[in-house]
Amino acid sequence: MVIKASEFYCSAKFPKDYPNTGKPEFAMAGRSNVGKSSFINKFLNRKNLARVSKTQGKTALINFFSVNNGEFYLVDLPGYGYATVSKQEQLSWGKMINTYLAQRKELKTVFLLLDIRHKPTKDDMMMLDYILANEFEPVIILTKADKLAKTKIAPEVEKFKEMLGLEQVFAFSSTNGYGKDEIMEYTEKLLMGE
Ligand SMILES: Nc1nc2c(ncn2[C@@H]2O[C@H](COP(=O)(O)OP(=O)(O)OP(=O)(O)O)[C@@H](O)[C@H]2O)c(=O)[nH]1
Ligand SMILES: [Mg+2]
Repeated sequence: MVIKASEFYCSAKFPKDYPNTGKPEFAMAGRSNVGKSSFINKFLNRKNLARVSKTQGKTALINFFSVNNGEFYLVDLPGYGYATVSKQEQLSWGKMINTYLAQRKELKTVFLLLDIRHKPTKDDMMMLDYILANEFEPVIILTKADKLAKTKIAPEVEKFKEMLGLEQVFAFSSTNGYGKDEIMEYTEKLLMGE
């Protein structure tokens, strides 16, 4: 897959604000700080298209990015799991994500990003349940693989596969690009509908 162009397209909270693209879409879900925005930037060869922040909980809206002038779209979903949000905000987050998963016809696949160094949290398992309940086949991206010794990466991928009972699990690093080619190849297959 060759990325020739990419741009921020729009933000949305409610279905009425979703763009009417009719093109395949891939969404990134995961805890705040897991590396969703960094993943999108690396995937698109951009430095700071999706905003990366040291402060958690910055991406409070659903952000759409157009790739190759509308060939397909990447979507940065708001992160979950940071301690400082109110019950009200949590409910609003859950509703926003669930509505998006349930109603977004363009959505082809949800990438669930997990930190390769940590066991999935309760929130991660809930997100996985949302994905499965909406009948998407999740793709797991294990982020921050640069934090592990190279020899530890493949065994960790196997552990996650077994733990989650899922086949599509990829290690990735936005710092050194580990796993990027493999993930792009797989995304291309999804795009071709294989
Ligand atoms: N070492 C390392 N750091 C990473 C990697 N990916 C992201 N980070 C760092 O982790 C922090 C959070 O990254 P973001 O991409 O903003 O995380 P996010 O999931 O978009 O977070 P929210 O928008 O709050 O939901 C930043 O300081 C990044 O530089 C990675 O692969 N390796
Ligand atoms: Mg982000």
